[in-house]
Amino acid sequence: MGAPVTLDRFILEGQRAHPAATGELSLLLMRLAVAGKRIASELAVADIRRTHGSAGTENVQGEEQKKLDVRANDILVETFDYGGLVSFVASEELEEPHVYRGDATNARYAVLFDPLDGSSNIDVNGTLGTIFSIRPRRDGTEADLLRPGTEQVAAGYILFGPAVLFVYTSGDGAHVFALDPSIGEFLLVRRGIRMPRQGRGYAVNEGRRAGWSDGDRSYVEYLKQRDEPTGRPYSTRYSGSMVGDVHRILGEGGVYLYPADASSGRASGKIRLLYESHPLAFVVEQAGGRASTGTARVLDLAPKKLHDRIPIAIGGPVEIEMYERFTRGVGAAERG
Ligand code: FBP
Repeated sequence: MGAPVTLDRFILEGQRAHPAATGELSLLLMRLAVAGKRIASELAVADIRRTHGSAGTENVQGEEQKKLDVRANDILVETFDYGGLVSFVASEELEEPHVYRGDATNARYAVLFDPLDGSSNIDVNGTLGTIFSIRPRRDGTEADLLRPGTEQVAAGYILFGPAVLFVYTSGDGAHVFALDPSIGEFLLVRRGIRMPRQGRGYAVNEGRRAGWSDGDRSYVEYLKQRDEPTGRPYSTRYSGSMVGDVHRILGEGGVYLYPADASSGRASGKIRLLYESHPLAFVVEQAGGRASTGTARVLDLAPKKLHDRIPIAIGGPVEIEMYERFTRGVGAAERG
C-alpha cells in the first residue's frame, strides 16, 4: 500500500489543477480540519470535564444553546481570526455575522457554519457534526451570503462518530478523510465518493407527521409499503443528527426528510438553508445525489434572511424524484 494521502497533500495536489489558485482556499480547508480536531477533543472529554448541559442562553432562533454549541462556535470563530484569509463568518449560533478586522478587511472568503449539528445528541454521546460552507466575499456585507448555494466554492462537514471524518467538496467530487489519532492527521479513505441511485433507508422524525402536508405523509407511507420490485419497504434510520444521517446516505443511499410542519410553528421547516441545506446539498450532488424542497433544487435557492429555514428532502436520485412526485400530488401511480 502506498504512502497515506493526508488531507493537506490531497488539497495541495488539487490546487495544482487550478493554475489561478492563490492557496488561500487550501489554507482555509486545512484550518477547518484543525478546528475539527479541537472540537473532537472537547467532545471526547465532555463527560469527564462536565462540559455537557445547557449554556443557559438561547440562539437567534430562541433555541437553548448547549455549552458545547457555544464552545464549538468559539473555536470556529477563533480559527479564522488571523492571516487575512476570511473577511467574516456567519454561524447558526450567532445572530449577526462576525466581522474580522485588520488585514481581513479585504479577505477573499466568508465562511458559514453550524458548529454542532444534532444538538439533541450532544449530552447523550450521539453522532454530531460541524457543517461548513465557504463563499466568495463580494462587498463584505451580509448580502454576500443571501445568494444561491451554487455560489459556494467549497463545503462539507466534520463528523464526530466512532471515527472523526472530514468530508468535503470544492466542486470536483466529494472526498472522505478519516482522522488517524495515532498521528493526528486526516487520511484519505474515499476519493470521489458516488452514492447508490437508490437505497433502503429513510430518515425522518415521524413524531411530527400530524403537521405535514398530505404529499409528505403519502410519500413516507409509500416508502413503508411492501413491494420488492421497487425496493420497498424502506427501514427507518433517523439518528437525531442530519449530518450523521446524510453521511449514511452518502454510503448506502436512501433519503433524509425534514418537511414543513404547520403544527409546530415550523411552516417553512426546521433545517437552515445557509448552514445546513446548502453545504450538504453541494456534497450530496457531487456524489450523484439530489436535494429538493419538493418543488425546487436546494442549491438554486437564495435566502432572504441569514437564518432562513426550508423543508428539505436530500438523498438518492430515485428517492428525490419520487418525493417531488408526491409533493406535486401525482404520487407513484404514473411510474406503475
Ligand atoms: P441543530 O442544528 O440545532 O442540531 O438542528 C438540526 C437537527 O438537529 C438535525 O441535525 C436533526 O436531523 C434535526 O434537527 C432533529 O430535529 P427533531 O428533534 O425535530 O427531529
